[in-house]
Amino acid sequence: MTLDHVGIVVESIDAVLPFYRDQLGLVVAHREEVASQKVRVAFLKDAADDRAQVELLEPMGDDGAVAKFLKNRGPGAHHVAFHAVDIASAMTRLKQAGRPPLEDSPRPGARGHRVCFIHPKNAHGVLVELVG
Ligand code: CMX
Repeated sequence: MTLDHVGIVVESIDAVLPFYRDQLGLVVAHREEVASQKVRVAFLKDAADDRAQVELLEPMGDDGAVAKFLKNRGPGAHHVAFHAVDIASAMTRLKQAGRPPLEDSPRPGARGHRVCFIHPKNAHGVLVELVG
């Protein structure tokens, strides 16, 4: 397991880009609309290193997990994502340990990866994503 990205919910990706890109010096690696999750996302990275990126998440509309988070808790850290070499085995291990992922099997996520999520109540207060 290596750290893949940290997800941060924002009201507007374009409004926060000057901070992450121009002031912190990160580079926009990828932008996408994930319609199934009702979010627009932007992945930012160090210019020389693809690891441990930041994912900015902006809700598309008034419903969906990210819109609910923004409404209830405001902008801020939303999830931590780990790259799993074998996501199916990792999901089985978590299920056997009493921490079942929300999904029964990996589903399509951003950047063409297969992903699953572990509810914060089963992960010590942090929403955890596994990226296959
Ligand atoms: N981090 C920490 N705690 C969180 C949380 C988060 N991201 N989201 C909700 N919570 C907490 C709430 O504060 C609340 O706590 P209390 O019971 O102590 O008040 C509790 O969890 C339930 O909150 P809720 O608003 O009722 O949330 P839901 O149970 O309806 O939904 C979750 C939570 C994890 C099931 C939902 O957000 C989900 O399905 N997430 C997975 C999918 C997702 O996040 N997609 C967007 C990202 C897509 C991408 O990265 O491409």
